[in-house]
Amino acid sequence: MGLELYLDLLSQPCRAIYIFAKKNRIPFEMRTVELLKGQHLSDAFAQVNPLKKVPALKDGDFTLAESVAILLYLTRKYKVADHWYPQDLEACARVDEYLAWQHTTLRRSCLRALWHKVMFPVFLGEPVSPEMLATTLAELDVTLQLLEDKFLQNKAFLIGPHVSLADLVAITELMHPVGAGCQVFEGRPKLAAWCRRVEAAVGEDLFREAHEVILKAKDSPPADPTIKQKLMPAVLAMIR
Ligand SMILES: N[C@@H](CCC(=O)N[C@@H](CS)C(=O)NCC(=O)O)C(=O)O
Repeated sequence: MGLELYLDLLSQPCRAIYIFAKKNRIPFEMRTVELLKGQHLSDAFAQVNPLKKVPALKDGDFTLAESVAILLYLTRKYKVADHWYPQDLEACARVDEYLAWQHTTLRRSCLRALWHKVMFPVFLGEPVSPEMLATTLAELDVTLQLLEDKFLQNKAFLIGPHVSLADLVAITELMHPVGAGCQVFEGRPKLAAWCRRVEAAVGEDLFREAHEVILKAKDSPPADPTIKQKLMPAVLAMIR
């Protein structure tokens, strides 16, 4: 068996990997793991990723978790165009810097915005207080400002003149609050123009296809009580 990617396009790191693999014509079998059905908690999936999270990769007998590790594995194994993860020492360090930063900052803010605005009230039927939602959206605002000021600055892409893994990971994060109905680009013309550039670099059709699921998150039917009970502990741990 060749490369298998275990993904749910509801998940932002899964979308980054999906777009990266498709854009670079990396052949893979898609193994969909539906988070909202709790499929990631199954014993079968734990054989692939004992952490019980998506994304995960299986390449023959080799299994790998963690989106950044997976993206770098694909970059090295398939020798993709240099701009994704440059050989140049400093440019590469800039990509690393962004990938290290985003996990506890942009990822957290975007995830919380989606869950507090949509997934808790609509999918889990759990109201979120206006104060909590306001705190979450204010936190998102601060993080977006850091993304713009520290990373994008006045460049075309986060690292320089060319699209890289950093842009792909960042844009797929931002589409989480967009899916929740947050106007993340309002009053942020630089970020909006960057988003259009990343979308064009990836290809509009692929970008749209990868984001179909998240853009429909607002219409998720309510979870049935058994699923809700199954998912709740992991959800609470995830958005802490
Ligand atoms: N650090 C991991 C995080 C993976 C992660 O949190 N995945 C989420 C979806 S975005 C998940 O599977 N959540 C299910 C759970 O925590 O129960 C990565 O970047 O791959």
